[in-house]
Amino acid sequence: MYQTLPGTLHEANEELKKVSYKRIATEEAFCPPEMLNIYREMLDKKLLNDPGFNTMFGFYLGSDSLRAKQIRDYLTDLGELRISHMDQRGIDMQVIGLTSPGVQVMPAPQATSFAAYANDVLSDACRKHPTRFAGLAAVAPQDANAAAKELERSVTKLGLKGAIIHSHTFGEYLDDPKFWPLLEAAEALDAPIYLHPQVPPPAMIGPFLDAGLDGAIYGFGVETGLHLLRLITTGVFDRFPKLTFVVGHLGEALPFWMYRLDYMHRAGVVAKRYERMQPIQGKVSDYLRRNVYVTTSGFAWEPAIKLCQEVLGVERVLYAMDYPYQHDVAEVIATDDLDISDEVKKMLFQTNAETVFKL
Ligand code: 1DF
Ligand code: MN
Repeated sequence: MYQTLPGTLHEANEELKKVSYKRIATEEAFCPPEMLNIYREMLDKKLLNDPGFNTMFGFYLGSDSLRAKQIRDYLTDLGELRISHMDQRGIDMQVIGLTSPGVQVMPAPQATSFAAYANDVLSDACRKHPTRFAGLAAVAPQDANAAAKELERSVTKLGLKGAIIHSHTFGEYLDDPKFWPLLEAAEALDAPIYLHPQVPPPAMIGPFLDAGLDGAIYGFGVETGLHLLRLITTGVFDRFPKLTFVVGHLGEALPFWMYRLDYMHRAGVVAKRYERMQPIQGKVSDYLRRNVYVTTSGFAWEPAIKLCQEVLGVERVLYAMDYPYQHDVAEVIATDDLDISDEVKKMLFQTNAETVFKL
């Protein structure tokens, strides 16, 4: 079992086909070396009482396993190494964001200033490689007014294409009115927010952690799917109807849940069964189809991709790889080989991303 680790032993690209579309990968991560140093200090000084962060970065920063070393090397490169991996895997363009959990584990002033630094670094790389890289802005929800300003600077001055937010911020979710200035700015700028996973917060992580399921295997998806669903059912999209979210891992399972979400939301509201469940203007599924795009990050799997295309619409599903956490050329080939029309394949790999991120 497990003779090859994802992304380690697939160097050959002979099997990659020449295709008539650009492959644009839309959930790709980077990390300035300085942020690894900040994380290292947080771990060494035990600054964060966050078992999820401490477990994940205890591994990525403390382990000398091949995976941890590769992640450190690949995350910190925004030049030739990354581009050579893209070439080997047939990726024409990456839409790059600061890795999870980004600045959202830092005290507000440090988070705000580091986000600006990361955005300068990323936008420089995008200017240097304009046909290969596009970028998403890091923002610090800890100070929502500053985050709104940084998003505006990033989009209007730096040429970044939207924001990336790594789900909760110290256990708080974006439906909290204190974060609304950031949502308002995103809507006004017509800038999509990529809602990317991070580990569940301390109040949620217990039963994940003791089974080893807190990370990308499941905890990530459950926590981020919950976040998106909260935004819908608390009426965030009634308040900001033009707001666009992009969600990876095929919508963190919500498209599969769509029927039941609609049914139980309606049942709960009609029966006034749950005090905090309020009526919203549409059905849950209306917002998933109107305000949300999903990407295939980590999901080179035909049945699930097709389900999303069917229930959301083919214009709402975008390709992503999840470099450097997952970057196996066999998955690119599997996605090329999906049993869908050439027209829809081009939407999946190229034109939907061009539309959403204005590439
Ligand atoms: C992992 C995966 C870690 C993803 C990540 O951030 C991450 C992982 C620290 O496999 O441990 O963003 N991911 O997006 O799949
Ligand atoms: Mn990711």
